[in-house]
Amino acid sequence: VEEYLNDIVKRDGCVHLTLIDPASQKPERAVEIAKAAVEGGTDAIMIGGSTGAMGQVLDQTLQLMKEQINVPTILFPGDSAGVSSYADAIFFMSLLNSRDINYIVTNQAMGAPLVRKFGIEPIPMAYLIVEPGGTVGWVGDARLLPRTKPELAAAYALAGSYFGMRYVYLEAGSGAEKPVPVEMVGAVKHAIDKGHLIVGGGIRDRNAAAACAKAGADMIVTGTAVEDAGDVRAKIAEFVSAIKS
Ligand code: 1GP
Repeated sequence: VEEYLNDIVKRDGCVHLTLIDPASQKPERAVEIAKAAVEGGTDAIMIGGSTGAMGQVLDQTLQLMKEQINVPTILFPGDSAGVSSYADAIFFMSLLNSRDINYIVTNQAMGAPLVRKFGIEPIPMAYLIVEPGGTVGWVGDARLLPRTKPELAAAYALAGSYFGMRYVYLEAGSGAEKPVPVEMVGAVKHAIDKGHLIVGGGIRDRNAAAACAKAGADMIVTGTAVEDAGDVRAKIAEFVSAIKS
């Protein structure tokens, strides 16, 4: 999956990822959204959330997706309960700017044997939460990166890449009023050089998506805008045409 994503970055300049929270709707509806997203041109489906994205609803959603869509599914877990045997890959992430050791390494240790047992592909990732941070910032007890301090985000990202994490995720929080500032996106991309940068949280329209991609994001995540869209396919197509060269 990592190779698949990296190849798309090389080919198109930017990847589009659709985030679906399995706790927000029935599995059947989640699969309808995923299908429309694939028709609109999304490259992969991320599955996860900070609260309730676990157990039966997570498994059933992924099981149905596996049968009905032909792009990879990637877990985006809130904790060790967010691991499911039905996914293709997992963003194996550490919330580097958390104050809570559970979100830095303990959940990861509890989940790691399951990742191995289920044969899910782990993609090592530094997860960084920026103001305002939303639910995930609160749940993850993040010391939120100030929007006006791109150099702090860059320092954390560099530390992540020195730890061997090949992906960095800059997160403003789902439903954030504004996405991560472009200055910060640029500073982080500059710091991690060959690493891949994912940006998400508060990206609602083509201009915001295009600005993030132009500033250096290799991958753009949209969740809320897709959940809220009447026409999912058209909304995704809007993002995809804005970020791909
Ligand atoms: C949340 O960054 C993602 O983890 C997506 O955010 O719901 O605001 O698109 P949105």
